[in-house]
Amino acid sequence: MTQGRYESAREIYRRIGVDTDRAIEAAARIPVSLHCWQGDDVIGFDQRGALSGGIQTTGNYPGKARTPQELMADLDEALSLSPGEKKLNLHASYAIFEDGGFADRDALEPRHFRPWVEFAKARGLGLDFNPTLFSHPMVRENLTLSHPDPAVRAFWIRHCQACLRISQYFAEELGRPCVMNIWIPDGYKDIPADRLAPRQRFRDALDEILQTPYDREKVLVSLESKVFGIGMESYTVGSAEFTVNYAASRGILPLMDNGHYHPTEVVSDKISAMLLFFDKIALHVTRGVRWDSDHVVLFEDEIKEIAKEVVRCGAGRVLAALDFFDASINRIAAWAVGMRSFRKALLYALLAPGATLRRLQEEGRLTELLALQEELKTYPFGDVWEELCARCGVPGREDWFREIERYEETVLRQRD
Ligand code: RNT
Ligand code: ZN
Repeated sequence: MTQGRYESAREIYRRIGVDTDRAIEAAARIPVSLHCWQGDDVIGFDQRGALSGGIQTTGNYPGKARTPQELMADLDEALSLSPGEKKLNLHASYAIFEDGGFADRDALEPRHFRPWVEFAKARGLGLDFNPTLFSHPMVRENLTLSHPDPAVRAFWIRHCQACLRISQYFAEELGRPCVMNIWIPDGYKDIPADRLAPRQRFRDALDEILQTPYDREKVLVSLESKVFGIGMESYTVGSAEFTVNYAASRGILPLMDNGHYHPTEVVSDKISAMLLFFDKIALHVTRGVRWDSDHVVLFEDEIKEIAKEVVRCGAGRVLAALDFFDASINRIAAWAVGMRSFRKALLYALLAPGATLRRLQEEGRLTELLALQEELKTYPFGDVWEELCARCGVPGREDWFREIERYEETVLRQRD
């Protein structure tokens, strides 16, 4: 039955010049980095306090991972339901302190992440990394690398330098580059008297961090911008202009999170412009509902449009990671929905007759372009998606949810 539907879909797409087998292969090959922090509401293993830094999870769904073992088991479950090439994205706060040996953020070493390297190796995953400049007592008045006190800045500079060494360790152990993304929460709730000085301090702190010797082939440092945060509504130090100019002038990557812009601004439109001036860019794929709410990524218009730009402008130059955290639903299902939805969007983009559409635009046949783009929406995309899942050995349709139910019953419910 499934076979018949796929054969029929293949023929329908073939008539408009699209090779579904190639599309499936290409869609499955694009690496998507899965963020570890959906599994425990962005808490990590190095502190007991609440999440801070202008980001917020809401909800109290049972079964949150409390230990590295639980988080790894949950990640395995999410990975098994998500087709295609994957990386794992870690935050520094997920350091694992074996034998009780604690290290503060500025003293982290590669050995604190050895279990993660073993986890990644055993599953053939690459690792990405993030210094954690939030949920820590050295975040003072919501400031880190831009704080007026040099001792506060120095602590976070040491933290980011330690993270560079850990990132390089990941790259060397796994034989794949590690994207290390820097995001700081720094900003002000109300109108600042001085917008310049914090940005100067941030620039200088970043320069100091990047002076640490590291291999630029192995560690791809990116810098994430943000327009506002909770409690940082009036000003952020790491604004879009700061970030893009910093990245361009220092030869690092800009990272765009599609929750970090004004609500009518879209990242899909920014990708091509950025790729004309950067060899590579990084993305956080998320879903903001009215604000930077970090809802689970769905197969919706802006996500499709982002995936289209990734595919058309050259996969390999856009390094995509997911970034959301929903504590109100089954956290593993949240991961699976997000991964499956973004993979669907990549496949959907690859199933469009790109060359034909581009030609229509170039020849000014814009009515036909509009009409064809609209017709493509009701092509038998779902049958090709099912085939992709089958070829990747991952359950199709809503069948994957049965596995979520079993896991919730047998594992998650036992945790509380
Ligand atoms: C916050 C940024 C940042 C974080 C993660 C946990 O607004 O999006 O990327 O979500 O680092
Ligand atoms: Zn982000």
